[in-house]
Amino acid sequence: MIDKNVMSTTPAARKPIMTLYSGTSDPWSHRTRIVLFEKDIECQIVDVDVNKKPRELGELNPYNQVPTMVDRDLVLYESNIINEYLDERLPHPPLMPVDPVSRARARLMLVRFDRDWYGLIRDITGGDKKSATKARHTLRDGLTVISPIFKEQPFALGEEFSLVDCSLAPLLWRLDHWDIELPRQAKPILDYANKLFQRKSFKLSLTEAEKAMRTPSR
Ligand SMILES: N[C@@H](CCC(=O)N[C@@H](CS)C(=O)NCC(=O)O)C(=O)O
Repeated sequence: MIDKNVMSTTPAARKPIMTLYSGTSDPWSHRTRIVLFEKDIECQIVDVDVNKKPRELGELNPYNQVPTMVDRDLVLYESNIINEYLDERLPHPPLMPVDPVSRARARLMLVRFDRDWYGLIRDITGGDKKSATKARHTLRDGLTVISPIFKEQPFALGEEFSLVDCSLAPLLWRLDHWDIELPRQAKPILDYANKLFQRKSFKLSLTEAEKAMRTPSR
């Protein structure tokens, strides 16, 4: 079933020109929703149940996947591409560094998260027991390895919140839900995660299904 919500981030009388087809619990859509709220972008969010995808999604996106974004006659898919487009289309607040070297490094991190960690999600959520356990351990160990970064700096790229944080947040939010417990030495990344979860944009980005993934006290 499709549920249409209009995010009222700008004057109510204005009709949103952007539409995001968004999975109600998938982490790829989640990172795009964080970007939308971080930038206060007026957008119609179409909640998609991935087991009952609307026909129009397949007409818009050859891979028939969420997230898919429509901005007038432009149709985009692949969350990293959507997110960079949003950052360029509505530059405030900026979510990518300005200089080419730092931008390239940020893109490399985004690709590595996708290949190394987002690529594990199918095994974690739908794989056989052995591959699910292996995938959980890989994610746990990877996050533990990068944890010391957050002793030195508040965000993934340094002082500023960026698209890289938007990409990490959905994974960190799902750790309990996926039965992944980080070891004690990963405290810096858990503190960082809690800081991300306190952001207004993050709170607004959560669907009901995502809210149910963590108990409020955690
Ligand atoms: N690389 C894509 C991944 C998108 C993706 O895997 N979407 C899943 C979310 S559950 C989906 O739509 N699956 C339904 C399907 O493939 O039929 C991105 O970053 O947007």
